[in-house]
Amino acid sequence: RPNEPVFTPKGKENAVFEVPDNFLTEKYKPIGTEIQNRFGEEAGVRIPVQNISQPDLRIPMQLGRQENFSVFIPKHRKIAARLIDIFMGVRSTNDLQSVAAYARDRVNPQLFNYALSVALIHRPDTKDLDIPLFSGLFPDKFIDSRVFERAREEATIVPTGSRRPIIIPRDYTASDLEEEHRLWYFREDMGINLHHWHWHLVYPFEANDRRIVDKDRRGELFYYMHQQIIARYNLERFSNRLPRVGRLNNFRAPIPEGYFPKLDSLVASRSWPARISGAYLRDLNRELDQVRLDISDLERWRERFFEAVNQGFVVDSSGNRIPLDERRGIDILGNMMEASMLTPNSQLYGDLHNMGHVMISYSHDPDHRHLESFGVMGDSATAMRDPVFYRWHAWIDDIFQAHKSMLSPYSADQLNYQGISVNAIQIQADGGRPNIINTHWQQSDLNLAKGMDFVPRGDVFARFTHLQHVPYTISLQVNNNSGAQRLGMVRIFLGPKTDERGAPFLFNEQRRMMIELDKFVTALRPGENILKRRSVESTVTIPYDRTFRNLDDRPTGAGETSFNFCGCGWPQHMLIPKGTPEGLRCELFVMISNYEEDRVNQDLAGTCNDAASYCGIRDRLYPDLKAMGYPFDRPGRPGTDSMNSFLTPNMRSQDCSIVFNDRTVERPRN
Ligand code: CUO
Repeated sequence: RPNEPVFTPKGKENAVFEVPDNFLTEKYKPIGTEIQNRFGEEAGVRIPVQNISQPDLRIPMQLGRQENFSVFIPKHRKIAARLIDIFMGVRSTNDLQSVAAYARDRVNPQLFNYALSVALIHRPDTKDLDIPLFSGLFPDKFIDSRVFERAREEATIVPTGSRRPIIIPRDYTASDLEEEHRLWYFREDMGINLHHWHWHLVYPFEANDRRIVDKDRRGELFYYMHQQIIARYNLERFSNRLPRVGRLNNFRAPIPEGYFPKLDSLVASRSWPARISGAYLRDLNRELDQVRLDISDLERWRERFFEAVNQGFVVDSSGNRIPLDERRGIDILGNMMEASMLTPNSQLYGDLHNMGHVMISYSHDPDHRHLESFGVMGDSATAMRDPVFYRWHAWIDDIFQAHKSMLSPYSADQLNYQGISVNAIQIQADGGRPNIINTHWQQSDLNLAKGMDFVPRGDVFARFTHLQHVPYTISLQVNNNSGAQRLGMVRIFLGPKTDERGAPFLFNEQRRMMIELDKFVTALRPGENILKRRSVESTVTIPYDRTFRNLDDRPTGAGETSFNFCGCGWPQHMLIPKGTPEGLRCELFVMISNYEEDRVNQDLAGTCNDAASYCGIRDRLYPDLKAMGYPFDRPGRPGTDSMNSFLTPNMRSQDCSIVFNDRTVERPRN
């Protein structure tokens, strides 16, 4: 659609851009007027696009229009960095509109979307602009490919208004013969995959403009956000009678789990490649992608990481030692792991995490002899669908944990908050019983119209099933015996009570299984305080509506600004693991630390800060001075063998259970 708006001003969603004739590609030039007329018919508003001197797109155009795009592939990264540069470099939003309109029909659509999104998020003059929901633009990355044929049929035959949602089957990627398939609802959840895509959009690891990459504690956040994904995945595994996830620590052993995504790329007009069970990683030599990488390269980088962690320092590119201390160590390691432009020495430590993604995603065609593209592990929007994602990141997390265990444990004095004691905690679902959390299925709809070339056009909805929990309240009874008003940072986690064999946990294992539910500041009066906190207030999650509702469907004027950054956040509907019909035994943990020691002084007015735990706050510092994951980020002090022995008076844990009810609630679209 050569002249459809690249992005539209608010309230002008039904607009068409009138582009200068010289913007059209050679293919469309002879029929320019016809095209303008044809799309112009449906338009409510016509927005003229000003003519500009044409940007140099030679580098961005090195990626073919029908190729798949991956930020993990170095060549693609460089190409994207160039296009981001072009979008960041123009002076006004009018110029940006023109450059984008010009580039849109020339460069690869996924590259275009990625680069423009990064630019929109980071340009001061556009960062409050709404961009359409990514899953609405590229539904093929999220939805069973069979749905699209049916959607086309529905759109061709049924007039808008009478169309019925197309039901996506509840679990369509495998059968019960594959026990990993029990986790389909987590791995293939649209909100979780959107969160992951958004996270990597907000925290790119390469750009020519350093400000895009150099953000407060980004390396540490890379570690923490992915550590939490693994902890959450393990709780889901326990909910499905599966042991904790294994680690991909031997690059020459077969990968037990296969994965057949059943996604078709509309851009590449190809199916996403699958990986059979027992596949091996193999040396890569793919001319087209300019990827040459041996397994021994990965192994060499791995040894250097462990050497750095064990020695307690890394060596930068000038040969200087940089200590991996408790203040900066984890952040440096995170940036090294992601080979971000902040890595101290890319020669020495290489590109371990990204190239692991690449090598896994090409295991079916390592030398391109079958002309196949990468599998789902190659794209941040799809990687979490594949069981191997969790093996890979469980192993990556081991390296970070090896560093954490080099630090001295927190002493009881450091952990305690003098004068503050937590005397009771309770979690209760609305209308439920104390210390029981309830989960169930829910159905929600996604508008496919923006992502498909329908003729005739108009909305078509896909209806899919996802996990949901009954909203709950956590109540705390806190005593302040300090004699004065105090400020506390309340840190709430949830973890499994027993391991996969039903045996009690050692603290050092259980701490890695704790998932963050919430974190907030509260004032504590002298004497007794009763605090209540709702599940929807969680600082880990974004609201349900932000995950699913296509912003263009919203009545104008409703809703929030800064969608782009705010799109990052764990989906509210996945806050609580599934649990079991008989109840998964869990432990709720609360700690109140001294906010005066945690406080970061900054102005948060007007920023998007409701999912800061996993996503940070845009243009601001991470809003907690403590290490991410505190107090569970380090092994316990000597003598801490269980959760109970870890507790100081300002902490408390409470047994609870998650009860899953196999019923489906329908959530009609707005
Ligand atoms: Cu998010 Cu491996 O970093 O996917």
